[in-house]
Amino acid sequence: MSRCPVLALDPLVRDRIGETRRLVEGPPLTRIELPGEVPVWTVTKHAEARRLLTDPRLVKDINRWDLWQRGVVTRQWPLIGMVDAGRSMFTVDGAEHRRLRTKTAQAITARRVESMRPVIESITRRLLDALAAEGKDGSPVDLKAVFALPLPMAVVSELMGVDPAEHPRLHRLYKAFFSMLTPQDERLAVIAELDEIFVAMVAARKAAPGDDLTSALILADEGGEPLTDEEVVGNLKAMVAAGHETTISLICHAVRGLLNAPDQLARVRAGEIPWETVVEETLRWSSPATHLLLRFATEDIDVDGTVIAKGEGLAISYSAIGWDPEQHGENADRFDVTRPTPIRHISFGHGPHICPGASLSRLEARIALPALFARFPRLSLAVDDSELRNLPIVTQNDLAELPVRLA
Ligand code: STR
Repeated sequence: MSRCPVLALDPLVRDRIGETRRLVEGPPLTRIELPGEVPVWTVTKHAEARRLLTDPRLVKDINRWDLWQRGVVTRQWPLIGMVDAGRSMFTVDGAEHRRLRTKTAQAITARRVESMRPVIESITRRLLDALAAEGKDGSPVDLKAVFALPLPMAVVSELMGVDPAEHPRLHRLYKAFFSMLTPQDERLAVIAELDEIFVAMVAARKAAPGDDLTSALILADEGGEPLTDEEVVGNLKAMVAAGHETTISLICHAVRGLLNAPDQLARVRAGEIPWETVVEETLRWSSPATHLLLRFATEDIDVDGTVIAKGEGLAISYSAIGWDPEQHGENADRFDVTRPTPIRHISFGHGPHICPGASLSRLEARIALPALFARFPRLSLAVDDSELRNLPIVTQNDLAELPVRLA
């Protein structure tokens, strides 16, 4: 492990672009140091990532991690909540993974999520009204706080049956969860509070099922092996966390990309380039997941002469993978909706754990973005792009805020 130079990630992500460039220029497998001085491997190239993401020798069970077994990494590690997230489809592999995942994946196929279109459209309209009210008389308004953040939370809540009255509390808890500035004791308390919310919700649905996906998960038979309460809670937590945090990023970065490229925006608005392309190019150029944590090698894995030793951890650096020139050509670091399509990115992952919510997030973005630009044709950034800051957490490519002017 000590053989190659190590890129230490900045815990506060003050230069995400610079770090991504260094990874893109480096070898397909690179040593990085996660905040808290935790060394892991990361894969930074499209082809190698696809191979590793279908390699059954890499698993998500934290007990396979040498640093965890030896007590070097403990619950005091600031990123522990990203890896030790309870038993769910996010943390289990093989046949058990299929058992945990199938019901959820089937509920949100491309065909099924189409039925959510009217709900998403009405949430979008309501939030555009809120945005108009906030940004009247040309004052700057935070597009993230007022539009991009509440929208996916409302949608995933509708799907899972989360009470809208909980939204403010959930936003406050996730803000603390996804920030390195939160002291660890506080983060552990936040994780415990999130657990309480979801445990209580599963108990309530058990007593009185509704027509939401949480109830469906409770009632699912799964070939005679229904999910345990712990597994339903784990899946629910994963769905709510993944279903909103990533889509916020997708919406914000699509807006940012378009506002910084007025000629491209004009062609999209003229109908020459479909919104679908905007969404796919955004996912490639600015993947919502920066570094996805973490898989563990159950035996030594040789990747073209570089060995991930048994017990070592591997991250997937989707930001760098989206900029792989081998896959996407030179200038892959640029947002360009005119590049040859289809854009074959893997920002939703690849293999058995590929994002089950991909269709839902695509639908949300394809509804939200055209509606936003139709309602506010003169939308512009209220600050220089260089002033936009990332959330202080290495795993998420998400802006702290996105100040815009509506007119
Ligand atoms: C957050 C904490 C939690 O309660 C459950 C999960 C499981 C799903 C994870 C989520 C986590 C963090 C954000 C992730 C998401 C799956 C996809 C999402 C990693 C650990 C991405 O950012 C791509």
